[in-house]
Amino acid sequence: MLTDMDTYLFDLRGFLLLKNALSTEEVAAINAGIDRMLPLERGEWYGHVHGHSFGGGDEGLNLQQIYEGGEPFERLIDHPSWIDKVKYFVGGEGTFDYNHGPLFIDENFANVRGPGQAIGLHSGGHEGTKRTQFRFHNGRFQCGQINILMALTDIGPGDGATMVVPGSHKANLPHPEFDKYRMGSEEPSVDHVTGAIEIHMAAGDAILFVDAISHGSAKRVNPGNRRIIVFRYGPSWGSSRHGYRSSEALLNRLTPERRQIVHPQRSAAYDPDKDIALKRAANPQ
Ligand SMILES: O=C(O)CCC(=O)C(=O)O
Repeated sequence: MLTDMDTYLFDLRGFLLLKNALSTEEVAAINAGIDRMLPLERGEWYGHVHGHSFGGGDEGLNLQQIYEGGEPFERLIDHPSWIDKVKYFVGGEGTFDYNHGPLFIDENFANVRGPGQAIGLHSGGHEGTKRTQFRFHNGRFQCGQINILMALTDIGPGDGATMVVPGSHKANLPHPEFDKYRMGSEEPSVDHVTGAIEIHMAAGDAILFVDAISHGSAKRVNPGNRRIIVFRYGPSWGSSRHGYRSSEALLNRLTPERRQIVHPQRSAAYDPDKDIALKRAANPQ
C-alpha cells in the first residue's frame, strides 16, 4: 500500500526505498540462478539471457532478459512488493495508454559489478525524453518509465551504491557537472556529483525510481561484487530497449498476468471487439 507520504515523497524526490521487498529465500534463489549463468562474457548467451554492457565505460556485466532465467526471476515481473505501486506511477488506467494492459517491461537485467567499476551520471528532467519522463497531469501520475532496482547483495559505503540527485526529475537545467561525470566521460561515476546521495540497501531491498531522475552509481572500492537487478516498466505500447524478443517458451509458461506485461500485444485477455465496444460506450458520438 502506498501512503500519502510515499506519494508525496516520490513526487518530491523521484524515488522511494522499498525495504524488504524480496525475502531472504527469494534473494538466495535469484543469486543461485545467477551463479549458474556465470561466468558469461559480453555477447555470449546463457539460454535466452544475454551477456551485455552499456558500452559507456566499465560498468560491469549485465545479464539482459534476466526474466528468462527461471521461476525465481519470473516472479519479479509482477511481484506484490511493487507491482501496484508501479502501475500507480506509470498510470494510464482508463486511457489509451492502457490499450493492451497496464504495463510493459522494456528492459530487465541483472548487473554484476566489481572493484573499480561504476556507472556514470545519466538522465535528468532537463532532457525531456518522453520514454523516461516524469509526468503528473490531470491529478494523476503518468510517468514514462518506473524502475525497480533490487539489491541482491548488501550495498553500503564502498560497495558502489546507486546514487541519485533527489528532485532532478523536475530539473529544467542540466546539472553543471553532468558532462564531467556522465557515462562515457573520463570519470564516469557519481561519487563527486554535487547534490547526489548514495542509497544504501540490504539484500532484498529495492529502489523504485522514475528514470528521469539523474542517477548512476558510486565506484565500487570494496573487494567482491555488487549484484542488482533492474526492471524498467512503462506503458503497454512500449517496445524492448535493445530489441530483444521474449522466447516462446517463456511466454507459454507465464501466468496470463505476467504474459500481459512481458508481451501485451498477444495477451489472450485482449479482445479488440470488446475494447472498441467499451471505448464507444465511454465516448458516444
Ligand atoms: O547500477 C546502478 O546502481 C544504477 C543503475 C542505472 O543507472 C540504471 O538503472 O539506469
